[in-house]
Amino acid sequence: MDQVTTLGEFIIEKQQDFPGSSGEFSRILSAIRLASKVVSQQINKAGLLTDILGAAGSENIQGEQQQKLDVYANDQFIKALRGRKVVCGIASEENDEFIPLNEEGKYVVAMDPLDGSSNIDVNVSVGTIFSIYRRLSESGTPVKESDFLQKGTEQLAAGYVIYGSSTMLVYTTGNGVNGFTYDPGIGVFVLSHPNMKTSEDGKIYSLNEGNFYKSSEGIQNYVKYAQEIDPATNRPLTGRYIGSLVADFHRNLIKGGIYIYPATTTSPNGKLRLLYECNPMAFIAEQADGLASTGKQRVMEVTPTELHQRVPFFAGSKLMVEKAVGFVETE
Ligand code: AHM
Ligand code: MG
Repeated sequence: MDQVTTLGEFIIEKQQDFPGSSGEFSRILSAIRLASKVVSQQINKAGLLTDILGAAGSENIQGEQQQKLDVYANDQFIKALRGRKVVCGIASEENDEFIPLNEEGKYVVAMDPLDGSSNIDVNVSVGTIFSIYRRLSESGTPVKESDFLQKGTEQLAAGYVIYGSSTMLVYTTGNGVNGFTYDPGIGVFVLSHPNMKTSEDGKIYSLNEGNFYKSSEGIQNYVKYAQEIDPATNRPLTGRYIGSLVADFHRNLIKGGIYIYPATTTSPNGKLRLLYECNPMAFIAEQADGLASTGKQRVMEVTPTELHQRVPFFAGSKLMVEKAVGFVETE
């Protein structure tokens, strides 16, 4: 076998980036790695398991039906993080309130355990998104909501797992972005995409054009601009929208593009959640030389006021984000 770097080795190698954490931080990443393997295996089998596909019968805080695999993934990530004992609380898309864990833990995690889950029943890519912060309150005391309501600029690490044609884990600790592809034969993530950078400009735009008439004039004008023939290339931009943030973002990161979920008349703050969808993706976009904006400000500079807060989201190649934001910033 050729020389490969596994995610486990990489985490240990990079441990020195976090002086004073004495390996605790690495244990969080190891927990995420473990849970994502378990979830990946379950997702691959989803078509065979009629009892785990489909709705679980409960609704999450946004009133959306939870899919059974959402609940399963949520349980797996909570279980793995609880086992490592260094996390004092988790905020999850699937739980109305934050989940207190070990009071001695120094870190909090915000996560969307299975994003885009309406795609599972039709065998389309889904993902897990995570974000790690140092707690603000004293360790040894119960975790507080304010420990989670930190700006994205305070993230220590963030990443996503894409369960696609292969499973990949992509993460940053603020020193660039690295991607690891899962080899199910040997059960390890292997460094396949070191130091990922997105191109400064791109050709792909990704948004739900069904929302055209529910969007502002600026967004409508942006869509018209994207559809115009560019004299330089003799073609318009290419529209690509999977409806799975992780998959759309990941494709655009690699190929160059922009993902947009704007404010609409029915969702005045957009659909995506700041803490466990937008901030982690924004951290990765910026670390890959891209940008992430709400249309009014840098995503990571928004001061959160609630756990499940939503913000409009524009992320991807720098020039494309600047262009799109130019259409909406004065609205
Ligand atoms: P979810 O967290 O309930 O799965 O919703 C988030 C998903 C994103 O993955 C995706 O980009 C977006 O919702 C699609 O929304 P829409 O169907 O409104 O275009
Ligand atoms: Mg989600």
